[in-house]
Amino acid sequence: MITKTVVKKLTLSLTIGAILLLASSGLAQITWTTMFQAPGPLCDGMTWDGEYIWITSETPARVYKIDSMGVAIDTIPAPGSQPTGLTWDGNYLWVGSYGTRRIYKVDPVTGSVDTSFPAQNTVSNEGLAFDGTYLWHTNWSDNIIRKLDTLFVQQRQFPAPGNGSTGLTWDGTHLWNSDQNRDSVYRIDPANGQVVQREIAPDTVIQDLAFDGTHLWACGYFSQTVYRSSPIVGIKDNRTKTDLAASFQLKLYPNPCHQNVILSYQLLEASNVHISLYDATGTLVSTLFSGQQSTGIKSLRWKRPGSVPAGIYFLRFKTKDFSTTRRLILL
Ligand SMILES: [Ca+2]
Repeated sequence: MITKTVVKKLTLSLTIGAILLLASSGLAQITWTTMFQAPGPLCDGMTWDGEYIWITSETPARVYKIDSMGVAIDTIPAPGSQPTGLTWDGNYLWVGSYGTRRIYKVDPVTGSVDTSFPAQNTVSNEGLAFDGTYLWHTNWSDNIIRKLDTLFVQQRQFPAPGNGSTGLTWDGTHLWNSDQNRDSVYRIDPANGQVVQREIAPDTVIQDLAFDGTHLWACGYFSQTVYRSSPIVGIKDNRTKTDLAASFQLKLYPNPCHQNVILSYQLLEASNVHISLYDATGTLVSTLFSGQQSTGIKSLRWKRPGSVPAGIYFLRFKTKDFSTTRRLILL
């Protein structure tokens, strides 16, 4: 506790210059709005489950489920001590612990630990994100961002862009990474670690980030203040429509799924969008969305009606000049 707090306080003196430098460079494209106070002190981990924000507090070591007004509607004990990074994989919370240097997979209702892994090669243990298939993890002690499978086998790593890497979240196509020494938030290409956008952080020490399908969320570790960004705009892309069709990512998670499935995708231009679910015989089961959508990253949650049986289904995604199909398994 003492070590961590002292290190963070030492970094505060370095941040004012960084803020002035960024402010004069005109890089900021997003603005931040103060939303509410986090329910517990020393808020570290943040994530979004498709409906609610989850935030940790260090003392007591707890995880809170919070509605959009900032009201904590549920809470579970955090495993280990001094919870840090937080992410949601569609069924479970993943909670980092600074005290034990472990990452825990936790039942969001009971708080019971399903499994846990040692954080790799790290002294600290900060941001966590989930991209629909893989976990991403980072920490300020070695300033590395790591891609891991859900059995914690490392797939890839690259240096974080700043020098005090803390928060992580996934926006459907890119990682966002906060840096506590430079008071910056970076949007990063997950293929190579390159920065594609740099923003000013809303507070001096941001420990983790969340993304709700439209906005980034961040919490000031010391101030306990929760911030929400203006809407995140998709990265402009000059590739041809054929290239875009080849690289289009429609993510479904979890898949296979029991009840709730979350779709995420990015529209590079405004379009009419139709998303429908068909069974294996080609019969329409449900229309998930039909209407005009603006440019940007979109996220949609589908709740399976009790009348839809287990089996293999096909999700058809169609815009005015593009269509694709994904297989969805209902358990
Ligand atoms: Ca996170």
